[in-house]
Amino acid sequence: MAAQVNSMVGSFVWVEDPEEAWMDGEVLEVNGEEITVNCASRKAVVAKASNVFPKDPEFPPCGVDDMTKLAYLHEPGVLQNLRCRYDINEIYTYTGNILIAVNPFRRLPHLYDNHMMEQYKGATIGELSPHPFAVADSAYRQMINEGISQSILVSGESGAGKTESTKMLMRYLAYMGGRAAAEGRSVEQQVLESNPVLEAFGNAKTLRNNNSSRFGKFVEIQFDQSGRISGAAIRTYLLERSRVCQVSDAERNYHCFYMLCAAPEEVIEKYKLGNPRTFHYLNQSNFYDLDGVNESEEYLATRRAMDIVGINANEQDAIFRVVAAILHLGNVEFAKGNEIDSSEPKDDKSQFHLKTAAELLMCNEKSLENSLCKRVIVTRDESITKWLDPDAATVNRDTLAKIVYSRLFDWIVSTINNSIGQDPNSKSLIGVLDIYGFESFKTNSFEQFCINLTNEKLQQHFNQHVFKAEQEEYTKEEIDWSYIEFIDNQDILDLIEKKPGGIIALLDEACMFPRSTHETFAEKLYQTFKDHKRFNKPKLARSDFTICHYAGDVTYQTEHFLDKNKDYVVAEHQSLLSESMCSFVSGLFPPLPEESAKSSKFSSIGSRCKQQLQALLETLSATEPHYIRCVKPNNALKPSIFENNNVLQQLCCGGVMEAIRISCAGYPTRKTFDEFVRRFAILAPDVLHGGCDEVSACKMLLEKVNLKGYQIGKTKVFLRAGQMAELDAHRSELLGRSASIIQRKVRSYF
Ligand code: AOV
Ligand code: MG
Repeated sequence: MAAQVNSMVGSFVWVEDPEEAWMDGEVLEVNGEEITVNCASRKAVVAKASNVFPKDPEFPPCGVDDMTKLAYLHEPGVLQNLRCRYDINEIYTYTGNILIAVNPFRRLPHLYDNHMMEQYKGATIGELSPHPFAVADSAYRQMINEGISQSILVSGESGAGKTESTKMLMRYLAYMGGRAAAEGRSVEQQVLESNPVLEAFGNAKTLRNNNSSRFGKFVEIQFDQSGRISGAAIRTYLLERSRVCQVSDAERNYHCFYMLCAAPEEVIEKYKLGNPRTFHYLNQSNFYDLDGVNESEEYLATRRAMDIVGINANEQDAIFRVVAAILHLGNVEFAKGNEIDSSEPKDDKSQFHLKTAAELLMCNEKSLENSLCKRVIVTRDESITKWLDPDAATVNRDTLAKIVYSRLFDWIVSTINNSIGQDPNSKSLIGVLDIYGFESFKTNSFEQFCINLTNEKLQQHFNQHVFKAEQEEYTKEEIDWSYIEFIDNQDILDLIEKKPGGIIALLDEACMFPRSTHETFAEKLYQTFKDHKRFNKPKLARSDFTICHYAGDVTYQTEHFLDKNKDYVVAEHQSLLSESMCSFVSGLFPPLPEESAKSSKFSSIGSRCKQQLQALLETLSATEPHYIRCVKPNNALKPSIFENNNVLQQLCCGGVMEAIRISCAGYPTRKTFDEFVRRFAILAPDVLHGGCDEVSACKMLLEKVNLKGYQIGKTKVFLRAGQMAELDAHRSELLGRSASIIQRKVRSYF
């Protein structure tokens, strides 16, 4: 954004500031390219003219509900607007058709009650305050009126409020598409209650969010001809498995473990549980209690939600029995055994936990011990049983815990899906996507790599929709339009996904080659991409690599890439659990088809992630997208703190700044000549009787209402921001008069 400064002494401006991002003040002196500004907080600041922006002297004290209404659209103006709205709990703001949601970190119940939903029903976007209900309503009505499937994509960094926003969208859609008659377990109730169940097993406290979703989720809500919810499908992406047996300080394991430890007495006795502090999988971190959360109540609430989504009492018992077994498994420690490099349960305590885990999983205790301490190696001619040393046995134990938990999670998702049911006749659906935002930590492993790939893909979708589509439309219509540059990220996607030769392909290759190590893998990356402008080898690094993502550089540590990419069940674990006396447990490990059991062909998590994303994007591309960008105003997770630089960084990463520019610079409203004439003929009924063609009719209509600055394309009329509202206002007035019915004053921008 070029500074459009016409700084005169005495005018009010914004100046860049390293800490506050932008400070406002009054111009004291203009000296060629140097401007001296008197800032309220500090005294005089001398800045380059290009870093000084004009400040709107008539800025409304409560801000504007759509950025495109700002008199001066620039970075400091956008920030000022979000900030002053945030201060009065106006946490939602539009940017054209993107909804920006700033996390209030405090309950605002009045914003989301039934009365509010009633208000938004059928209201035009822009008529009421910005809100996720308005987005959901607009999606719902577009689906009904135009028969086009819709999607609402919610994004933002961890703790920004994606999951909370998603739940509101789902509540609104359930409200609109619900059946009035209470018929027990209705589809919409099941859809809503799937949230607490999935959160119990897939959410955990992290440093960034006390209720962080550790999986991605796409909920597809299907509707019948009459706009009633007729089915739903939940797709989940990449549950973080490592958390089951490895918890960093001040974080927690999945919520379900703590709930179970607070279950009613008889459950605790039956599963031989106790204080969470006594379990290795929980006590690696010294954090147990969440503020304001009563785990005993959560346990009961989760079971009630499970009832509703169609998981019966026996299945619930089995689920929690398996969760308990995982806790006991984690307490089995190993010591050196009698044979060289062998291992055995360390002491009586370990033996007790091993026995309990075996009981709970309903498998043979000795078989469980063997599956942890031994490994059968199949060579061309024979199979050899090899002992594992205590360290290897511990790793093996964790591998078992992780695969059991991840199968359990998948079982829950697929059971919910079966119980809700799909509507094969549904023609239109609304998909809601809640997926982890971009991650960049001190150390970044394979999980961050997959998460960031997901974000690159979605960013491209966003780019394509907002930017490419916009520009292509203007070009196609041959209307006057000077191109705005935006960052395309296809080159990053090629770097990661290209087949052959991309990072995932090279990783899969390394995984299939027995002698590879993370070092040989890194070396291969360095060689292959040494000239790639999105790839760097950090100085001094021996096995790290950096990708220049759209949202910034991230350096990945390759140490566990190979292991984490391999998705296979250890043969011993498979045979142990598929022979469990408990049909629930054996059902989690169905027998493998003949060939795949023999060939040790591995399946790659990276490639699966890529395929899942491909499928998701195919689904999305058949829908009309709506975007919600969630913003986290501070890292303390506290109300009333708004950190400018932090917010700005998120707006840039999410492409919001670019979208603002393009939406204002361009023509946010467009209608085909035919649509336009049909809608606005009432403004000048004589044009229709004149027998002229549609284009001339459009022009005449526009002249009649005296609009300026619009464009006539080849097939459509293009209007500047706000012009549609003007036209609609005229129209409503006339309609009101001629039909003598009171019309809502339409202020739609779209
Ligand atoms: P996330 O989904 O974006 O993070 P959440 O939706 O879980 O973030 O929000 C984090 C926390 O912020 C919630 O637990 C609430 O305490 C608070 N919060 C968010 N939105 C609102 C709101 N509209 N009103 C009140 N409080 C809110 V992650 O899943 O970590 O990427 O993996
Ligand atoms: Mg979440």
